[in-house]
Amino acid sequence: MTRQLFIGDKEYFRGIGRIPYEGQESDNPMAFKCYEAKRMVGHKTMEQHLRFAVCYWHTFCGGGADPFGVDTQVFPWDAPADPVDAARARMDAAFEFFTKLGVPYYCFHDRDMAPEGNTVAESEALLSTMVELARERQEATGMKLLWGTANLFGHPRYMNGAATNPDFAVVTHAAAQVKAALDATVALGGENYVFWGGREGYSSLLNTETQRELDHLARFLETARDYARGIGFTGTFLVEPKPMEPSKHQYDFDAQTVIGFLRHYGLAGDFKVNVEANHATLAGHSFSHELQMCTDAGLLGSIDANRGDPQNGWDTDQFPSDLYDAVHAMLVVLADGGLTQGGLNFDAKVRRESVDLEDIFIAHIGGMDTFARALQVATRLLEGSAMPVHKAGRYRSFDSGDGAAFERGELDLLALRNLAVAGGEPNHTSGKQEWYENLVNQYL
Ligand code: XUL
Ligand code: CO
Repeated sequence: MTRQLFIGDKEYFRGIGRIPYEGQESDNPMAFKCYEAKRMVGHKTMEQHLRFAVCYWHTFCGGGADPFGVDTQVFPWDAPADPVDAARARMDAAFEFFTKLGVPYYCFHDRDMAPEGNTVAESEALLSTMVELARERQEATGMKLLWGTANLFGHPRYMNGAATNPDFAVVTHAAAQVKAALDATVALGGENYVFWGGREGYSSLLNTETQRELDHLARFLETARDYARGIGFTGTFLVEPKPMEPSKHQYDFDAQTVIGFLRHYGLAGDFKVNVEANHATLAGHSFSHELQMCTDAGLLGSIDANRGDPQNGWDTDQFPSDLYDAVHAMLVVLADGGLTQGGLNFDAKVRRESVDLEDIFIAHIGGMDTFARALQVATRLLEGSAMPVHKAGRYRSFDSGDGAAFERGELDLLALRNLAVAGGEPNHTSGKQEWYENLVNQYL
């Protein structure tokens, strides 16, 4: 399909064409140095491996406001005074951006795409008007929806929680929003649907019944799943862990917490995890740790690719440019067989001071090049280096004999004790961490 670069006769990113691949030697900031969509890495193209998505919220809705100052970025698509006209303009700009950048996917919240109305029915109508337009734009450009979601944290009604609100009336409004967002996701062929519970947590145990709130959260997810399956959604539901911010303590603290929750309530499988790098660091983990916990559980769904700042403790949502970190992430993803239905969604925003429209291109180009390089490096490490053999070799003693019998559950505690007596003091075996670290650097 031939892709149009912009919609109608209005071009928002003037002077910028389709971003080309120019290779490592290029000095052009508006060109890819590594990401070449159709380049093969192993059995798949870079595009198929990485499944990049642009997020609607930061890129087209976030103007740089922070708790101390107003927006610094002036977006031409915000010019129309009427909110529906502005939503249409934003959508045109978004699809122009996606097409020029050359990503296959995007992600959105209901309220990014359409303004909220005064009633549930009005909000539903506004969203479905915009979804119809998005469907046309997808057809015209070949863009696909990685996931949709509902914003259950922005409106004041959700200040005490959405699905976990102590007031049932609020829970019903959250349900209405999720129903509409699921309808939208299905209409747009979304491959996944995300739940991020920014307000699903608590500030004080003095006023909170946590067990009841967790039960409500599980019941809510169950009703959403049943509704979505009923309207033909075959994709994966994703829960996105985050320890805090905006809530003091969020129930979906980290990957292992979410995995435990999903298993406890019988939701694992339909629901998987959407791992965000900056949320991992807020939880005191590395990005790759969170990914590893999910792949171990068979529950890695998708990835929000960004990074935090080591000098502070909040969600800076910077674009991923740390190659080392990305290599560690891709080692886990590739060892798991790669991203299948998930993708790499840039849940990231340019800095408040980056006020040129081209900065959002430059930021995405950098993120895509970072992961393209990481894909190549991790592939070479896994396929061409001694790393996998050495790692597996550390567990050799479980591959046969008594170690294998232990893994099969055939040895009781007394039998283990007797083996310790017979074997004597074990050898000291080096973990060789520095050897592994040097190897990664050698392949960078
Ligand atoms: C918030 C965050 C969200 C989710 C979708 O920190 O990451 O943007 O990804 O609601
Ligand atoms: Co996110």
